Parts: sequence; structure tokens; C-alpha cells
Amino acid sequence: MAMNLTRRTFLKAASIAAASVPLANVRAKAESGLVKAPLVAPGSFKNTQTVVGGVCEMCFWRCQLVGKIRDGRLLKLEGNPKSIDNGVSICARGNAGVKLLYDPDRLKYPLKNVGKRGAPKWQRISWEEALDTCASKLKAVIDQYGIKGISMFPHGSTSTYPMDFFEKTVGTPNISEASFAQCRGARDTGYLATIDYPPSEEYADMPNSKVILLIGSHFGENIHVSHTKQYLKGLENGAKLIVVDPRYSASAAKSHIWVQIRPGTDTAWLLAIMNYLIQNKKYNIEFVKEHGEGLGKMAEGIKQWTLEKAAQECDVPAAQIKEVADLLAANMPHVAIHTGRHSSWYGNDFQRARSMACLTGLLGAFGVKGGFVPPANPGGLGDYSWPKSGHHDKTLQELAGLYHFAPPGTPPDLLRETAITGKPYPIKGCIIWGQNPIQTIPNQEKTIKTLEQMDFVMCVDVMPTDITMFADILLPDCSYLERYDLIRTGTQWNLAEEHRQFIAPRMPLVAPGFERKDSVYITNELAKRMGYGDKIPIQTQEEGINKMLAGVQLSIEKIKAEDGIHIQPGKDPYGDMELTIEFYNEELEEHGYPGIPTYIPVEHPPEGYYRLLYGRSSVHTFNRTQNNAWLMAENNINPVWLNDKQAAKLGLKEGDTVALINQDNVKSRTTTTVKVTPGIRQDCVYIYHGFGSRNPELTVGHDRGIDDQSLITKLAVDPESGSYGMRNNFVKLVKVG
Ligand SMILES: Nc1nc2c(c(=O)[nH]1)N[C@H]1C(S)=C(S)[C@@H](COP(=O)(O)OP(=O)(O)OC[C@H]3O[C@@H](n4cnc5c(=O)[nH]c(N)nc54)[C@H](O)[C@@H]3O)O[C@H]1N2
Ligand SMILES: Nc1nc2c(c(=O)[nH]1)N[C@H]1C(S)=C(S)[C@@H](COP(=O)(O)OP(=O)(O)OC[C@H]3O[C@@H](n4cnc5c(=O)[nH]c(N)nc54)[C@H](O)[C@@H]3O)O[C@H]1N2
Ligand code: SF4
Ligand SMILES: [Mo]
Repeated sequence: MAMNLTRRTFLKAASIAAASVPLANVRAKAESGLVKAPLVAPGSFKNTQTVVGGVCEMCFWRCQLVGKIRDGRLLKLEGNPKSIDNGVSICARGNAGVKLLYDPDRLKYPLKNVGKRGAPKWQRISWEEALDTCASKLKAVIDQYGIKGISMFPHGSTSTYPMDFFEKTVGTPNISEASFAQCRGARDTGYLATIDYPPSEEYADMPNSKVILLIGSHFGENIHVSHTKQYLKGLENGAKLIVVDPRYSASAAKSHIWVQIRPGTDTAWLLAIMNYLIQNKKYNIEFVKEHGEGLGKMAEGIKQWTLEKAAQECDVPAAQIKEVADLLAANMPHVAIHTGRHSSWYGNDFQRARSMACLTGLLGAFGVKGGFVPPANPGGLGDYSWPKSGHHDKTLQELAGLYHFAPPGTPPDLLRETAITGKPYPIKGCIIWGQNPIQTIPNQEKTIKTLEQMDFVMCVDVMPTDITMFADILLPDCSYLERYDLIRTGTQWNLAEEHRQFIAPRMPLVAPGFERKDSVYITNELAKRMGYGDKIPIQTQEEGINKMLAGVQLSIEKIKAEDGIHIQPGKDPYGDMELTIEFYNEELEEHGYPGIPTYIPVEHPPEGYYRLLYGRSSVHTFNRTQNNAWLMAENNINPVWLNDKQAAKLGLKEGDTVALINQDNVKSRTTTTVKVTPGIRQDCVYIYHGFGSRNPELTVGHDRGIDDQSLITKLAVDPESGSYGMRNNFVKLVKVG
């Protein structure tokens, strides 16, 4: 994803609109919410005002938007025509931001839970009372247990400012972000240990590739607009597409070679390709001579990985592995080995990421057209931050002496383990800000136990979701359409075409509704009440943005006059990246890990069970879009993909209703339908992640489909990175009705 230049957020003072819609709604309304929206009649957007400066956050790619507004109400979102990133295009989710903004179920006022955690009864309270309560409860935890008694689960741009406060000024070490252990942790760690350069999916120069290799990435279902454009441009320009996926994904459907691999065995496949290239001297000998270290050791260590051995392990033809290797060799160095993003699959994922980095090195594909090319994004933005306090304890990861190759952080399972056992210290206060740990972290029972033992839980969200049910105090945030926020920077989506850069701060398209406040306001008010008032770095989000823009002689006013996006000349992104590719890494070995990329086999499903795989729906983002009426009208269930031969064996037909039961006898709370298809292997099933919400306040999304996370009770931890393998759970299908 495009890099934030900073992790700060900014504030727009809230204006308040009054109205009231009851929290609980009837099912009938939910059903009507699923009716497809009528097509907009031509001329419907006449007499609208176009407001610039919107930046989407229906997912984290942050496409640049304009809004069509009439009488203060947002009618439609479009891509900002000035954008050199997404252009006028936005995806279905981006479009449906209107429905999030005006969702009648949205949080409107501060709420106090007068029921139980997990079975809340909400009472509306004033901001004064809410902030006083949060501050005094957090202080009470600190007084009794010390700063280490506080924990935080943040995600997204809204959480950057409060995270900075709790991490630096308050000084708690227990901060668990959603996007590391459950997302890109293994990838980042694997590449860092190989090339000492942080990877990003953004670096695949696909428009200029001769071959694109996708390992698991499922473009067309996984959607980031400018990235999808790059991928399609590559195909249009004649790139050959190789897709490795046990399932006939949207990308597999466009591929020249589809490798229907046995789940969990990708590293063996990669090792066989590298072994073949080395043995047959088909790699980029010159590049490796200049940039490689330890090739001899790796070559020796992986020579067992013949095409035949990998074919057996991965359950694909040996001839196909050779075909792929030859295609890569014939087109090197203009080959994009896509890094992927969500890489926490099996607990052996660091090794897969490391193998991918090594293969990119063998082909000499760093810094060259069509390869791994970091775009030259603009620099020079100003900065500000919360000051550091004296409290800086080691993180739980450091204390445990685990995951040596991961950056310091707190994998959530260490946090849960510590909270539940009280060892090495109690954790009794919890702040959840833009994350849904119930659906995001495997083993829900453990997450619930963690929350139950807290003295105080506060949650800042936009919607009532599965996690908000566990809050004592629940605060309504401004949505991304109602606030100033992080600055999106980036480079022209088609690198080779033109070298241009852009700077686009998020600006509100409408004023905040009801009593919603943004994260700078909420954080500052907490800070004042907790005794840190003198440390506050900015009073409002605008102030913060202007401080950053001042670094590049810009301001909000100037950017508004430039239609919401500042564009400037960029730099040629190609050239020697001056990397060293460590095919053998001594440091890894010193810490007890394999020094060369190594395949670690995973457990196979027991008789009668299928491996549970999951991925993206093209019209949803995780769980956060589950109540969106437009998106649910497109896709309101996550049918379980089942191989046709297996369906026949089980006597299941397309459309049958089933529940899933996993290896630990956990049964899905809800049911879903069966999708019978030859497009999935016989040993696994597949569902979209994010469905099956348990919160009845979601009148559209409640109980739709199955929550994959509820069935992921077994956690495999990747030893080098500490990220979580979540595809090691097995399920049975049980016909219902
Ligand atoms: N529409 C939409 N787009 C999104 C998001 C969203 O929520 N919705 N989320 C965004 C985020 S944060 C992320 S991290 C990315 C995630 O998107 P990706 O990084 O593309 O996600 P993955 O989980 O790697 O990919 C899921 C695919 O992996 C396949 N798969 C399962 N097991 C294996 C295996 O053992 N080997 C191989 N080779 N493939 C396997 C599945 O069949 C599925 O097709 O998507 C981003 N884009
Ligand atoms: N089983 C399984 N687990 C997964 C994944 C998977 O594919 N399968 N994917 C993993 C990946 S790649 C990722 S990145 C994570 C994502 O994990 P999360 O970010 O936790 O996922 P979301 O469902 O988007 O939940 C975010 C929460 O933020 C709230 N929110 C949305 N917008 C705002 C806002 O503007 N302000 C505030 N305060 N709150 C807001 C939403 O209502 C929701 O409660 O999940 C990971 N976990
Ligand atoms: S890819 Fe779609 S949801 Fe994500 S930021 Fe862009 S328009 Fe929004
Ligand atoms: Mo992610």
C-alpha cells in the first residue's frame, strides 16, 4: 500500500447535526436494505456542488475522491479527475462510502454499556461523561498496575494519532496492530532478512512486466484500484500471467499458467524452480555475481528439490514447474514476482517470502523495468508528534525473546496470553480504535477471555460491530468522509509512462453528523483528563496537516485551489537498488533459524475434513462493509466453495445450506450455502472472510453467512516473524434443513 509519510492524524472540529434513529431496528428493514439500488436517472446530479479533497478509506489504499453534494448531503462519490493514481475510477466499495456515511445503524452518540460485555445494553451519555469515565478508568488501571496495565488494538488512519499518544507519551508497550501478525508480517520480515529492504505490493511494476507471477494474490477479488489498473495494463501489454492458487481465482481465470498447488507447499515449489535455474545456469549470473551472497550454500542446500520431488509435494506436474521456470528465465529480468500482502497463511510463511525474494534476486529483477521497483514517492513533508515519556518498557515480544526478525511490536496472542495469565504482568485496560479483534484475530474464545478479564474496555468505532459489543464505553468516530486526516502521497500509477508524484491530504466532504468527533479531539480530551494536557502536539487535524504541508511549501488552502491534489515532477524509479541478496543469511542461523530458504511442511487434513481457506470478496472489505446496503445487495453471503467430486461424495448440491464444524468441534453459529465447483482442489474449501457478524445492531449484516474466524481456533506461529498461520484449520460440512 502507498506509504504514509507519517503516522499522524488530524482534526476537524465537529459540527453537530441532531436527529435520532433507534439503535435496534427490525429485520423487515434489513430485508428492504438488500433491495438493489435503482440505477440513477440521467440528470440526477444536476445542481450538485462538486467538493474536492476526499480520500477513500473503505479499504486502506486511499483512492482520491470528489463528492457530489446537494443541500449539504453527499449524493455520490467519484474518483478525482485530477488523480494520477486511481483517476476517475473507484471500486464498488469506494462508491458505497455514501451508504456508510448515512447508515442508520451508525454510531451517533457516546454510549455506556449498562449490560454485560458481549451482551451490551446501551445508554446514551454526554461526551463530558464519556471522556471523564474513560480517563478516570484508564488512570485507575495505571495507578494500580502501572503503565504496562494498558493495552491497545489500533488500525487505520484514525488510530495513528491516539496510538502515538499511548505508545510514546503514556508509554505502554502493549500495542497490537491488525496489519502485522495477521497480514503482512511474514512478507515484510522475509524480504527484510533477504534484501534488507522493506517490500510492498506497490513495487510490482506490472505494466512493464513480461511475466507476472502471483502467489496467492487474487486480483479481481483483492482490489486496490490503481494496483488493479497496473495489473490489467500489464496483461494488455502482453505480459504472461502465472497464478499459483489452489482455487480458480479471478486471477487464475486470466492466467496463462494456473498452478493449482497443494495448500501450504508454495515454498517447495519455489525451491524447485530456483534449484532448476541454478543447476541449468538459467539464472542472471551477472546480477548474482554483483549482488548475491551465499548462492553456493543455497544451491547445495536446495539441490534435493528436484522438479519431481516438488511435483509430488505440491501435487502439480513436474513439467509445469519446468515450464514456469523456463518462462521466468526467458523473460528475466523483466519479471514481477509479486510480493503479495496478506501473507500469514501457515506459520511457515517467512520461508515462502524469503524464497520469493531470493527468486527475484536470481532473476536480477530488482530496480529494472517490469520487476521489483520502489516508486519515487514525494518526501519532505513536515512532522510533529507526541513527546516521549520516561516510561519505555520492553515489548512482550522482546521480553519473551521471540521472533528475532520481526520489528518490535506485540503479536496479539502474546498480549492475550499475558492478560489471561497475568504473567509476566497484568493487563487490565484496553483501548480498541478502528480494529475488530473478534473477527481479525484467530481463536475468538481467547480474545473474549482477554476482554472479559479487563477492568475497563473502551472502543472508538463508526459502526456497531462484533468488537463494540465488548466495550464499556463506546465512542462515535467521524468517518473518513467527515474528517481531515493522513496525507496520501504516491507516484503516477504507470511508472514508465511519466514520472509524476502527488500529495493528497484527506479533507472532509461533509460536516460530521450527530455527535461524532474525530480522533484528535478524542485523544486530546483524554490526554487533558489523564494529566498530559501540556504535551498535546496539535489542537486540530487542520493544524497538523498544515504543519506537514508546510514542509513542502504547501497548505490546505493551496491544495484546495489545486482541486485537492498537488502534482509535481517525479523521479526515474529505475536503476541499481544497490541491494545485497542474501541467499544464505548467517544471522538467521545464529538465532537458530535455517540460514537458507527452507520448506517446512504443514499438517494435512484428517480423513473427512477439508482445509479451510479464505480470501476477499471483491465488494467487501473484511467485516467493515457487512452492513452496507449497496454492497450487501451485491453479495450478502459467503458460499462455501466445494469441489464437485467431493460434493457428489457428500451428496451436496449447489445452493444446499450447511454449517461448518472444525477439528476442535467448534460449530459455526450460522449457516451458508454450498457453491459446487471444479475450481477448487478436493482437499480444501473456501469462503470469503468477514461475514457472519454476531452484532444484532447490524440490521443489514447480522448473521449473514459464516464467520471464518470463528472456525480458526488453531494458531500456527511463524517462528521468525511471529505472524499467524490461519489456514491450518480443518472443517466438515453438515447439511442443515
Ligand atoms: N475487495 C477487497 N480487496 C482487498 C481487501 C478487502 O478486504 N477486500 N483487503 C486488502 C488487504 S488489507 C489485503 S492484506 C489484501 C489481501 O489480498 P491477498 O494478499 O491477495 O490475499 P491472500 O490471502 O494472500 O489471497 C487469498 C488467495 O490465496 C489463495 N490461497 C489459499 N491458500 C493458498 C496456498 O497455500 N498457496 C497459494 N499460492 N494460494 C493460496 C486463496 O485461494 C485466495 O485466492 O487484499 C486487499 N484488498
Ligand atoms: N480469518 C481471517 N482473519 C483475518 C483476515 C482474513 O482474511 N481472514 N485478514 C487479515 C488482514 S489482511 C487484515 S489487514 C486484518 C483487518 O482487520 P481489521 O482492520 O480489524 O478489520 P475490519 O473488519 O475492517 O475492522 C475494523 C474495525 O474498524 C472500524 N472502522 C472502520 N472505519 C473506521 C473509522 O473511520 N474510525 C474508527 N474508529 N473505526 C472504524 C470497523 O467498523 C471495524 O469495527 O484482518 C486480518 N484477519
Ligand atoms: S480500492 Fe476501493 S475501497 Fe479501496 S480506497 Fe480505492 S476506492 Fe476505496
Ligand atoms: Mo491486510
